[in-house]
Amino acid sequence: MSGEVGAVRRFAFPEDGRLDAPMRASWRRDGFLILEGFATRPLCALLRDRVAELIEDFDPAANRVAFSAATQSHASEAYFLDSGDKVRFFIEEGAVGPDGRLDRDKALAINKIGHALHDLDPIFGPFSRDPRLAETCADLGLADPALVQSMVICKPPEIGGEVLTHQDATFLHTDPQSVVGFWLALEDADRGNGCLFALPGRHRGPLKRRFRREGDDLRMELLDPSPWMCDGEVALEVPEGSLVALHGLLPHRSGPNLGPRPRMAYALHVIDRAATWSPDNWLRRRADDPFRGFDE
Ligand SMILES: O=C(O)CCC(=O)C(=O)O
Repeated sequence: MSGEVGAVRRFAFPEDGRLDAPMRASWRRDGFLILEGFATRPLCALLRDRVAELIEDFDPAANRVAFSAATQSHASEAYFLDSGDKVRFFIEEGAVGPDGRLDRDKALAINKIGHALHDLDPIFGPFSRDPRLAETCADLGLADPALVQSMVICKPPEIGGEVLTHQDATFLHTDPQSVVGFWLALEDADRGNGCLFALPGRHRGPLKRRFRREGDDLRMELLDPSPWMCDGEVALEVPEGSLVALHGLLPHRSGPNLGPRPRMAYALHVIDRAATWSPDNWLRRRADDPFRGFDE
């Protein structure tokens, strides 16, 4: 089944995860692929309940680190740098009052939780290694996939921060480029609550920026200083349970969520171990705890 809503093509997630020729053609053309119905509504509810539990156990007083995708102001924080093999909580900048305390319930103040839920969490771990997703990865051309990063992006009502236009390969670089982002809507996502936006076909352009780690310092290297030309941008409005695959060079962003409805998503990033993981990526793993594939 497939259809058009505006200019955006969408498909039903295939039962076995295998992509048919129109799906593969759409991926090659656009650099993204919308697959509705990957997760059922009860499964999305279970994942949201797990997020609520994680937040319940989180003590914001012990770890007051605001995450700003706009300014990268979190960058020097060891809390962020060391989070590649942990489950850590990043707070919306606007949710911290002048006294350094949260100005609202912590459940409504979290920007994101990352970056190793796929390896450490008893619910998100097995969910991330869904055999159907392994099939989808193979059809997207990943010969030897490894799961490298996961995030719950909370985008809470009234304060959910925007994510500026970026390419995932800026942050998760391999040579050659191989990263694919899988973005699962845990709630309906539309223009009103901060859905994704993308520039179809622009994954065929070059990488514009590299986020490099040198020791404990991070720097953004501009490979191409020209601004993004956002003509042709499309909104990826999707119902809960939809999976959006994003090519690592595809420019995409998400709007702020200033309205009353939440917009939670789970983002999982996969690379091909046939490519070389760039050692100056911010995300590091210990030699005795390497990236793992779907059935490892
Ligand atoms: O969920 C969002 O708001 C943005 C996600 C995103 O851009 C990403 O995972 O690369």
